[in-house]
Amino acid sequence: VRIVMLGHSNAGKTTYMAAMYAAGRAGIRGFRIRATDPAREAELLRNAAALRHGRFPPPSARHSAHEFVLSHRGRDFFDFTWNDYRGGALTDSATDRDTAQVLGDLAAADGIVVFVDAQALARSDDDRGRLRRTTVLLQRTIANRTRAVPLVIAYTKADLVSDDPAVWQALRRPLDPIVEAAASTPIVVPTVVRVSCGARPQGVQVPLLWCLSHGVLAEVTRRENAVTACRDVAALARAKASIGNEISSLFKGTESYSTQAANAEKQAKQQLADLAPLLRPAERLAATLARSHRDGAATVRAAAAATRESGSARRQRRAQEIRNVFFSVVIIVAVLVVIVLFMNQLMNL
Ligand SMILES: Nc1nc2c(ncn2[C@@H]2O[C@H](COP(=O)(O)OP(=O)(O)O)[C@@H](O)[C@H]2O)c(=O)[nH]1
Ligand SMILES: [Mg+2]
Repeated sequence: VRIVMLGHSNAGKTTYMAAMYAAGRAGIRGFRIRATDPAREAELLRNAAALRHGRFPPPSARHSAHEFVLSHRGRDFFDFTWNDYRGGALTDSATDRDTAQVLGDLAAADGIVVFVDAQALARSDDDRGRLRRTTVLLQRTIANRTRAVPLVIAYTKADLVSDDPAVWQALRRPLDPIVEAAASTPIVVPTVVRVSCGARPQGVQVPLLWCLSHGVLAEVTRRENAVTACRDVAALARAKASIGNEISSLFKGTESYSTQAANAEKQAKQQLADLAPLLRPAERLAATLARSHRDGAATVRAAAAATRESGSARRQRRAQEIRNVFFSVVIIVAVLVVIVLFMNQLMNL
């Protein structure tokens, strides 16, 4: 899955990547992330070490995609990339091409994290104006998307802003309409979080967990749908199967319906096997999110529902298999009885 990070230059994106990597690599309740490119990993670790001593990473204008693997209890189970977006498309001088590209990326993203510099916003009204384009881009994304996507609005440098609720209420005002618009659709799943990345990090794991938790859940749903689709194909083919079809396909050299059904069954089984290792991590990840973030509870319910559904589908399937075996045994016994009776008759003659 691909997570897109959006924010003006100096909003704290590069810093966040380093802080997030430090937290994710150290491990969050059995979950760990690892960068797959050694050069990127070295850079992230260097920046993370500096952050621990209160030094911030040097500014870099590079647009970069980081590739990561997520593991649970030492087992890799999910790949994701995290794209650092150049701030250009968010400024008023953005070209139509910049805008088209960022809209395309937002339409395709599996997770969106918007970085808002809380300190700059608190200091000047100009910054409210600077958020205008971000608002427009997000509005269009909410209107155009057809596939669900998690959205995090992360207020960075929270350590430099007063804790006063009135201050935060004012800070949130420019993007509140976006959060409300997103919350009113099932397509964009929004949350808001305050992040600080210095020597005393706060909220750092939330954007990561929010995106990954929804990403893993979406993957569970996708694989479940694939299993269901295969089973539907199998059921349809099984309904059409007959001795006549068996014989005619033998002559025509085509695949008979019963073979098609068996193949589709096999595929469904394979897909079910692929799905199984995701279920527990999906549930644990959602629970981990809920521990660190108030909005996480809904995700936990969704993960539990997905696991339950998949479990009950498996039980139904098992029951069907047992019934099939039972009927096969009954038929075999019946055939044996007939043979024995027939032999008996022969002997008697
Ligand atoms: N106090 C504080 N300063 C931060 C924090 N995050 C970023 N900064 C400051 O913001 C500057 C720009 O951050 P950077 O990550 O390079 O922004 P980017 O342009 O969005 O990648 C840093 O050099 C820091 O001075 C934070 O959590 N706390
Ligand atoms: Mg940067």
